[in-house]
Amino acid sequence: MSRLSRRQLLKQTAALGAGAMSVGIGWNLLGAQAAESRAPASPLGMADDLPNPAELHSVDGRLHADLYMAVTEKRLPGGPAPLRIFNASLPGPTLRLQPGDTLEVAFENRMPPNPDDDDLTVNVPNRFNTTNMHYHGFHVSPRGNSDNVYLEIEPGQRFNYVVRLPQDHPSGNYWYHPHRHGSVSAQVASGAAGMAIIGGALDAVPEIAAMVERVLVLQAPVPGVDGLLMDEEPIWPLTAERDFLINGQYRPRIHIREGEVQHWRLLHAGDAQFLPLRADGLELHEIGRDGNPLPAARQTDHIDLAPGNRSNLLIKGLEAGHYTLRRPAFDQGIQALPEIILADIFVIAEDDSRVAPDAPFGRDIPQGALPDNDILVDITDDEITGHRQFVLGVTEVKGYFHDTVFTINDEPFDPGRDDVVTRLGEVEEWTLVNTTPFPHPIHIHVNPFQLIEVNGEPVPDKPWMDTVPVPAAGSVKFRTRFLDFAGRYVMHCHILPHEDTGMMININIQE
Ligand SMILES: [Cu+2]
Repeated sequence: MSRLSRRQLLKQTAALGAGAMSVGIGWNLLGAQAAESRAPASPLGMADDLPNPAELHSVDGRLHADLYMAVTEKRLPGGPAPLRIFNASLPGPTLRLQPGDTLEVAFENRMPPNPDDDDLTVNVPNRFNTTNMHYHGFHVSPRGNSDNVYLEIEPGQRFNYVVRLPQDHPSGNYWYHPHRHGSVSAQVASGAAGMAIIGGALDAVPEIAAMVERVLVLQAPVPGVDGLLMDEEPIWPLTAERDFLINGQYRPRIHIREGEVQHWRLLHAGDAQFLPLRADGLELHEIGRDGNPLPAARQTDHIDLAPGNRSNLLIKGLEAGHYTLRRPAFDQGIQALPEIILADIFVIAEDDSRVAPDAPFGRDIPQGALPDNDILVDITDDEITGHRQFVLGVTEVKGYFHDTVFTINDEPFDPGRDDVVTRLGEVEEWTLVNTTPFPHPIHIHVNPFQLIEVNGEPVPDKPWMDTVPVPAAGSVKFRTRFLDFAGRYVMHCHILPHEDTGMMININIQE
């Protein structure tokens, strides 16, 4: 194909009309626009304020994203480290979608070949350079080239994902990360993750639409002992995650004006430690959990995030001053974990001249019911068509990593076994019983669930979630509808070293 002259290009651009001209960078003159891209930027337009990650927005119902995973050197608090990450970016770009959109990911594995002497036993971490993609929390097909976590994309290979969101998809915070059994923990612990936001009714609430919006991706990348992470040893202890980053920055500065309410989209993309977060001196209201709006704004003094969880948080600056976003010291089961300061928060004057004049300024918490959604209607007792119980355990088996295998109903993961077989349209109540002395955040793909009980106690607002911590020596009960999508997918622990060493089952939903 001959190169187009500048004049020809101008002619073609003109032919596309005024609407096309206003779209800006990222426009492909010879075809439909693939995505509208935004560079990282402070939502207040301030120089030393934490930027939101780069974003790719869908256009006319379609988002085409070129994503690759490669080993890229990044500066961590402990020094430079080579990490397995998306698009040389920590975190990866935020994907912004609308219900009904089609997400196309042209994925490429640019990592080097795996070592020849890898132990290929199932449930032993292996082949850290083999990967795939999971669209965490998406209510989409688990088959073919959609949210299929059984794929194995080898170094040098490309794969095209096409993920179709239903028109009634709930509005909220989702994320993408690799999910190949055996290398999940190494890759997510390395920082391979990004936010995905599905817009809709929640964003249209006038009080929320008026707010500055922040995307906060919490990660604690764990490097190898001497360069690239090549075995599971450095990430195996719970205390391996030490330096938590937000959007790739260690202890960033976040600004809020006096009287201002900001909408924070929080994602816990770490792989092991829990984050019971506090921002003492500021007012907190939670409006969404995982990808799902709560029935109404709920005031609280803390937000509990387990690995995999997301939260829509409204945070209000009261008096000017210096505050922190922190995790207090706490016990995660039998393990004592220290306090972490994640960010410095500065409440500044309402008319601070460092803020861009066109920055939004929200002031009000929405009152009354938040928008509901057809697929998040309360599950009633008489809808239930079946009950199941799953017992979470750990056992010693010689020859496995640290002689340890994590189990569900006494079995470690077997890729060839269907642990749950049921049909589209069934509605089930599941009880998860934890026999171990540490909590496990359990995640189920494709369909969210409604949390009913924790340790036998009813949960007041019965939130819809996709990842729930089962307390140490405790239990949870949830209800779920198997809607819209037949196929095979998984339920697993989101402390990812536990998943890689066995704590996962297959769910087969038949037509
Ligand atoms: Cu676990």
